Amino acid sequence: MASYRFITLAIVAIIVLPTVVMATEYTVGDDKGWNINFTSQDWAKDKVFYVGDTLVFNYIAGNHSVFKVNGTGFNECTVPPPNEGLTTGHDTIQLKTPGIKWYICGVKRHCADHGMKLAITVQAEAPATAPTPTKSSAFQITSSASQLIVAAMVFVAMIVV
Ligand SMILES: *[C@@H]1O[C@H](CO)[C@@H](O)[C@H](O)[C@H]1NC(C)=O
Ligand SMILES: *[C@@H]1O[C@H](CO)[C@@H](O)[C@H](O)[C@H]1NC(C)=O
Ligand SMILES: *[C@@H]1O[C@H](CO)[C@@H](O)[C@H](O)[C@H]1NC(C)=O
Ligand SMILES: [Cu+2]
Repeated sequence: MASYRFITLAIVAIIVLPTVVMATEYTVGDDKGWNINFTSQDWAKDKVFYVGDTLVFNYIAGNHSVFKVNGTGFNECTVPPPNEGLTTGHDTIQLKTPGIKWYICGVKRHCADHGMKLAITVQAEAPATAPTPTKSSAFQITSSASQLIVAAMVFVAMIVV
């Protein structure tokens, strides 16, 4: 009886934990947030984005906005109709599909004059099976961290049951 509980808990932990650990939340511009000094290439260059990850755009509401556009809109800084924009100052976008994603600021000429725009490529694969060396080495850390949590849970379960 006790060993069934233990096995069930271990299986649940193994299935659930990696899913939780793997989704990454990226704050666009890090501490400086989404502002006119933002440079897409600098911020995105060392990051690998996966489906399920989240982008958070932090800024003073009213000073900026976030519009999802296509490649043409990105290059030409074409701001879509206002109702398509995110304007809360803490806008969260979940990356749901792979491919290139483009975002621009729709306030004044921030996009055209200050390059306030972001282009990222979202990968379909989960980090566990991704061939990218940089990400897979990063994943090994989270993987061993999740294994450690599973081990800790198993240990606790063994004491409890
Ligand atoms: C943006 O850059 C200007 C000039 O370099 C600087 O004065 C300002 O503090 C910067 N703003 C932020 C939010 O980093
Ligand atoms: C936000 O916008 C207001 C009004 O235009 C301006 O006074 C303020 O300096 C802006 N804040 C920042 C951090 O850019
Ligand atoms: C890009 O978006 C604009 C505005 O929504 C649209 O008119 C245009 O056809 C799109 N271009 C492509 C290549 O999808
Ligand atoms: Cu702006």
